[in-house]
Amino acid sequence: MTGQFLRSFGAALASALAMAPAYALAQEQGYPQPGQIGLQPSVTPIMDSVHSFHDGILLWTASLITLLVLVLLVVVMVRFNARANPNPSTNTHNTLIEIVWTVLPILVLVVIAIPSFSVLTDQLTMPDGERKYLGSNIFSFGEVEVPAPELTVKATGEQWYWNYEYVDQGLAFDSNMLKEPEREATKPGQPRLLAVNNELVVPVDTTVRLQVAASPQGVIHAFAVPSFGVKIDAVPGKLNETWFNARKTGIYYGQCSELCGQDHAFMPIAVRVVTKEEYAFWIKTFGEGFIEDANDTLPKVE
Ligand SMILES: [Cu+2]
Repeated sequence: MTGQFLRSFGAALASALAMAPAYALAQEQGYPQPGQIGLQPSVTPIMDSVHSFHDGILLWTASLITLLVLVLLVVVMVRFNARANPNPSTNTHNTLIEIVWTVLPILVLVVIAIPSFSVLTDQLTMPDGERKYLGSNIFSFGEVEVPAPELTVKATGEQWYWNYEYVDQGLAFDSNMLKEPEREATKPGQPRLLAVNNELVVPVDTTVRLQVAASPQGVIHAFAVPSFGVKIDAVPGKLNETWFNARKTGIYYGQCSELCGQDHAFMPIAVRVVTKEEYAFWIKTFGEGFIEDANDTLPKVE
């Protein structure tokens, strides 16, 4: 019995180790990978702080609580089973224990809440051009340097696709998910259900002010890109703001994260981070004509 358990445990461990290359590969991608463990790789300061908050405090807290519960269960099973403890206690209350199991979880929540507020504040604090450290952190989480925004884009949730507007340039376009035959014909290397016809194009190493709303006659959506640590509601009649500064070129995907109706699952977000030169030429070409011509100026991604 034990031998069999050890053998299957060993097999599970071996297959988990075999997944390690898949995880290494996942580090390079802007979308979830088979066998991936943990959060998607970060390419922004905000996602860095989410990573360190998750890995540095949440994971430890959850693991320690799980271990404590396991130990308590084992103690109960060994010491208080019918054979070891034939005459059970008839106590129904114990004031001290009740205070402890009320106060301890509260303390745990406070320990989690304080650093999480600074991570949250950084996400929602608009860059004002002063380089500074934000957040009243007791711990080191959420200390993000916020440079001034160099570009403003507005994402509007429609039913069911996204519209992107380059506010300063007065340019806008729709971004629709590619249906299967079309994706295979035009962008076969891009992920199914995430690839779109027109990606939101932004320059690398640039602070982008992101405004998010939903169409006035529409419903609530949410704009989320895991690699950026961005997740913000898109509400009709309300302008929400957040920001990101991506340090690495590539295509980063996300999905609408508010249940918004029949095609909620089919309005993906694709952000293409390009070099500053590529972006300058792209936005110039877009301003002179069509989004398709502008996209043709970018290196081909299949
Ligand atoms: Cu939606």
